Amino acid sequence: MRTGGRSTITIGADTVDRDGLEELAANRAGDIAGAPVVAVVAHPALSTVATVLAGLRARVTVVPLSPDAGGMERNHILTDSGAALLVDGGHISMLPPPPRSRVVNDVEADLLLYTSGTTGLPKGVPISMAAVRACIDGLADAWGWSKDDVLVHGLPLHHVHGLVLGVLGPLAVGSGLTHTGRPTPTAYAAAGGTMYFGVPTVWTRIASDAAAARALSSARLLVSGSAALPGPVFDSLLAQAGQAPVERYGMTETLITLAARADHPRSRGSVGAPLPGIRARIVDEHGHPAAPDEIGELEVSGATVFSGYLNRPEATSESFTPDGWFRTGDIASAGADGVHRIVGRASSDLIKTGGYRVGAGEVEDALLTHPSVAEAAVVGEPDDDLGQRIVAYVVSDGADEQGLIQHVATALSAHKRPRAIHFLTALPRNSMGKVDKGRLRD
Ligand code: MCA
Ligand code: AMP
Repeated sequence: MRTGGRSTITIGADTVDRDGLEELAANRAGDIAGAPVVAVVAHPALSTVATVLAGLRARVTVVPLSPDAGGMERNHILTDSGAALLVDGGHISMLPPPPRSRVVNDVEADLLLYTSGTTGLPKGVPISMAAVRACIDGLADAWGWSKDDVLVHGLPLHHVHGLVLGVLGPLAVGSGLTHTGRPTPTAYAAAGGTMYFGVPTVWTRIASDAAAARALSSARLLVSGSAALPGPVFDSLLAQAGQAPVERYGMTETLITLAARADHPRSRGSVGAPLPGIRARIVDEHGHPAAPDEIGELEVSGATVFSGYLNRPEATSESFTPDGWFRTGDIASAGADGVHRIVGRASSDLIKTGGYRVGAGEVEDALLTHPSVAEAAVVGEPDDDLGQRIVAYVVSDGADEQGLIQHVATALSAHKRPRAIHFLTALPRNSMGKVDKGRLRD
């Protein structure tokens, strides 16, 4: 693989310098200018980056789509966002106008990213460039990220991690970028960068590949995020690569809010302190501040936090406290030194699999569209590679496991497919008639 030099951008086999990228973006800007919202199929390719940049320059809201999104997910995102054009590589098509106006007019949305909740289809999260800049400035400070760095990663370009941090980050800082197409241990080892981004699954796979782990010993900084890094993986990378990753924590809605610093000692499970311009607090079940080291729900506010979901006033008001803090839904603790640890999620219906956030309800709804499925319950079960794997429990008249997995894949993205389906004659329910997912997992 060719390696991006300082300040060049390499994606797969293609490399451009800054001027070359600006030229690609300028060409694309002519195609999309005037559209309020443009969707782009986020292939790992320079054309995706050029479309995003063109949108930012032309003040067109860009909605990146997962390249493997199934029909139900894709139609929802295109309709909900009000996208007028769909860019797929070199191909641009016009979309039918949405049934009612979905145009993003009262929120600052340079990007619109879709993310799953516990129920229903994914929600649109408008992200402003002001928030992106604040986030990158904070991370550059925490990690000493500079023009001299070459960032390497192979993460998908339709999420905050791969796109906002992993592409807009190097462009803002002026560092080089090598995107490896997929985040495989071999590709990371061959890329020769100074900084590497990965979700825990990527680090787990690198830790089990001795040659890849050794090759990363020449890197300046390894960074893990999007889910909790398992302690044994932290230890294994420390032993093999001579350094453990720094961890940082964030959400689509808030961008990155907490980060361990490159110049501080690293410790397992620590996601560091709030970035500049961010405030974080831990509250108990009554909303009162928790004492140092006590666990509670993490709430954040500040420059990188979004102002609300697109077209979802109820979901928005539920996710903010009356005094304006965003309820993350994550359970955490903070030491007297301000260093945070994430210990879990308040709701077991948000699953993190390979760093992807998947709502149990979204997968259940997809299963229920199958004519032979009467009832469905989806849970995340512990998985050494993925953190959690999606498992479905189904009451069905004649459906088979592979057929149902395939059925979900035609509706949603590939990583939302259940890895296993168990067939039951009835789902366990509590006295209120609600499915008792605890008993399913047991
Ligand atoms: C997957 N496969 C399946 C099933 N699921 N096959 C049958 N049944 C299933 N249910 C297939 C896949 O398509 C793939 O096939 C093969 O099995 C292996 O899949 P998998 O185990 O998922 O591994 P992978 O394809 O190598 O993906 C692992 C990954 C990926 C690369 C770590 O999960 C990934 O890119 N994750 C990143 C997610 C991310 O960026 N999240 C950030 C969200 P084949 O090999 O043929 O393709 S932003 C965020 O969280 C915040 C802001 C933050 O803090 O960052
Ligand atoms: P997403 O919206 O896909 O951005 O997912 C955000 C969620 O990822 C958070 O609410 C956390 O549950 C999880 N997450 C992100 N970073 C970390 C981390 N370093 N440790 C534990 N969980 C994390």
